[in-house]
Amino acid sequence: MGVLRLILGDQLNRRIASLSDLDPEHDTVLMVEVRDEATYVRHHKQKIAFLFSAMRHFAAELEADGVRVDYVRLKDRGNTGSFCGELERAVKRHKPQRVVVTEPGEWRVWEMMQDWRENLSVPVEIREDNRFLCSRGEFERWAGDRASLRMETFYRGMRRRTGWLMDGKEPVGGQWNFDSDNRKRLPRDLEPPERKRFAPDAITQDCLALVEAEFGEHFGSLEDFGWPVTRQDALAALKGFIRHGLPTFGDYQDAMRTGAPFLYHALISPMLNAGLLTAQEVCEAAVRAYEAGTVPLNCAEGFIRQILGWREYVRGLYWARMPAYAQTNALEATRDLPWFYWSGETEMNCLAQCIGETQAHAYAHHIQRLMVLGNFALLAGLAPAQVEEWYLVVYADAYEWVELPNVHGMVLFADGGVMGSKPYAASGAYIDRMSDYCAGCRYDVKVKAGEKACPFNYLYWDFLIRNSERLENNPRLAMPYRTLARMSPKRRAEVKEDAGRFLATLDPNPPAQSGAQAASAT
Ligand code: FAD
Ligand code: DLZ
Ligand code: SF4
Repeated sequence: MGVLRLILGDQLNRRIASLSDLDPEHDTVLMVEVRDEATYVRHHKQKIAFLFSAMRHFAAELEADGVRVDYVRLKDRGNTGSFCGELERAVKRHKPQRVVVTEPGEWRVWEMMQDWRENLSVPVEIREDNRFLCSRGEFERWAGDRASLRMETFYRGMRRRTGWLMDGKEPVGGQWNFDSDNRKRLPRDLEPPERKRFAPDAITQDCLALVEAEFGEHFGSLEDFGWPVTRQDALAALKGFIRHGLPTFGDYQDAMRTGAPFLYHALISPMLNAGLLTAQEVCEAAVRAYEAGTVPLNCAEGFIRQILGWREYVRGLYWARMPAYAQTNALEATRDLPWFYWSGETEMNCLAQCIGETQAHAYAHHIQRLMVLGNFALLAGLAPAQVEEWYLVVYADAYEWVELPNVHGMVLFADGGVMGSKPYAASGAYIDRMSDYCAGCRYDVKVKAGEKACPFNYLYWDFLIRNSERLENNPRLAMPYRTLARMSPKRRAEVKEDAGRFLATLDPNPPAQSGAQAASAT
């Protein structure tokens, strides 16, 4: 027989490199549902259901076009539960001339692929992942031996290369960045648009039942599942966003509101990361909307920056710096992840709201991830590996190539400043300015010390004091360190006392009364 083409669950695109020269007469496409991938971390139930359903739909579409697909379901007899085992079995079944795959998104799978190359009885060809706008090699050439790898420099290069929102060599509008227009508070009377959610069809319902039966103890709920699982629906979601969300996306990009998890965000990352949408088509749709005059420049630029800039940049950084990248712990943070990250049971309302939405939707938007959940992890000195595992578990869009740089670098500063020039540390005032969470909190964001004080307030100063040797010479932290230098010894002692008392209450274990149920949830 011809070629065996393995398509992984996050490579669901007809134009993926490994399908480019598909010969339907002789070749077979292999897709496998394997337990190892669902449990190497115990993913949110919605993530597993989303991927299994998207994989099944993709396989059905290929078959409808006359492609031979060997699809191994999770419960099929003989399923070994791993990529390696299933590929080995498939090679025995099909006796192909060779195996073709596209490079994976994660280092651990890349290592598996090296093993296949050495140990399978047939040649294995690994092709470059053509779903990204910047290849691994191209990013490495850009990174070269630069001392700092700033996203902004990378992004400008990508704007020049693609010509998106460019006027010759200059950015349209004369500015690369409209961030200062994009930090507005959400007016109380502004109602964000209804977001299109997609009712589960029969295939998705089967996957939801399968996930509940097989992974029922994993984090999160399946109740509100509404992700698109086909390319057609993903395109409909993108269209809806360009029409209803993008015209206001930039302005309220950083805003948070109780009971409004999606606001003006795109809700496309699970589909982008699984291959149902491509970065190119998403950015081109935004450019077209700007050129047609339906979307203002600050919104189009703000959105394109996220994808052409941040998304490509973190992926390049991941591959350029792995595996060493994951091992650093520049701030020597060692505290265990508190149990409330899993249960949502905390009196800090901002955290409770963001964790609750994460449980319900396998989604939280960028500022919730960065400035609420991440900010707390940074200030409390939580151990990077535990925080990283949490983020990899709980979001439908989480893959290590994108999760790790965002958490290890952007949130925790565990890379010592490779990614960001300073930690994103903030007191409660930031959360109060950008959300309505504080109004419903048992703590008072305006109070700085004592039982009633917002914990972010004293944890912020405690973080700066704790890390002063490492951070006080950082020019971008000059202002807070000047304030700290003026702080009276009495006030410093008060900060240390409040922080110490609060941090001592953080328990990594579930409360005793719900022990049996909770112990199975991690
Ligand atoms: P929008 O806010 O509408 O943005 C549009 C698109 O831009 C996103 O779909 C995404 O593809 C891209 N994007 C925006 N910011 C980033 C970024 N920092 N890195 C990479 N892409 C970006 N994104 C993931 O896809 N997977 C993750 O596992 C992930 N983990 C994160 C962890 C932390 C701590 C932080 C701070 C951010 C993380 N992000 C991750 C980035 C971002 O939060 C999500 O991409 C975004 O919330 C997805 O929702 P959306 O599609 O509505 O995005
Ligand atoms: C995340 C995931 C899950 C839960 N299950 C599967 C699966 O059963 N089969 C599969 O091919 N891929 C799955 N994935 C996605 C893989 O984990 C992903 O391809 C690797 O992490 C490489 O990025
Ligand atoms: Fe969060 Fe502090 Fe506001 Fe409570 S008062 S919601 S803990 S920022």
